[in-house]
Amino acid sequence: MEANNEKIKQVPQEVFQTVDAVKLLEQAIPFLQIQMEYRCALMEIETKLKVLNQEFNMNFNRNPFESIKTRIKTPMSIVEKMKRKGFPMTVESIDQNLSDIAGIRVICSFPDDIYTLAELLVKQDDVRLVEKKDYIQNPKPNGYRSLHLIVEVPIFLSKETKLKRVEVQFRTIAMDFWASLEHKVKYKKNIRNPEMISAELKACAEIISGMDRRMMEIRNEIDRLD
Ligand code: 0O2
Repeated sequence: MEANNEKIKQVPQEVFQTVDAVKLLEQAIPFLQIQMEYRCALMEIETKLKVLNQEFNMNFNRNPFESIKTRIKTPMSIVEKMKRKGFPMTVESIDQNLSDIAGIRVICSFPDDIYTLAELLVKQDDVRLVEKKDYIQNPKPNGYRSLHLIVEVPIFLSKETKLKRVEVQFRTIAMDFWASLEHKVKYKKNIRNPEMISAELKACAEIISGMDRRMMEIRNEIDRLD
């Protein structure tokens, strides 16, 4: 907060001499504060997952996840969701009502690693599972598959400890490949044959799911040889 105040002092004084600018800045500082808090929560969860990866690597000579991507929801996307859900447009309301300001995507090679990692994460003393949506056991009608968790973790700031929520999406490399293409299609206008594309995507999701299972069986077979 103090660093933000310092930055604001560097802005020429005339910029502040409008009611709009004052109003905007009054809201901007708490918004920057919650963004910072969610970035800290992301770091906490990312580190926990990386620690588990290191331990797995040491004990079993393999990594349960291939990569991790983190993101903070953009202001535009926050505003769109708050409007869509009919929540009041204040910083407190954003903090209270949105569970996906901090998002982390964990890309695993095999489906069983998803459940192992998720279980190891939520059983940690300082992690609380708020919500679980298992779109692998229960895929969405369009074929979307992933395991979604909302978890709450403490962040230790200089003057207080705060609990923040993070959305963790676990999926395989193949599920991620599918979701990226499907996401592109969703936002493309003027698609000539939307029904055909949806049907194709759904069929690919089934193939991918079967392939994930077979790859896991091959890995199990290889592991049995050790
Ligand atoms: P972004 O840009 O990824 O953040 P809710 O959060 O409860 O209001 P919903 O849809 O019930 O909304 O939440 P859910 O099902 O947990 O999905 C949230 C996120 O999962 C989405 O975030 C996507 O990232 C991903 N997702 C869910 N369904 C699909 C799907 O059919 N296709 C793809 N490609 N991704 C999906 P956002 O907010 O949409 O976007």
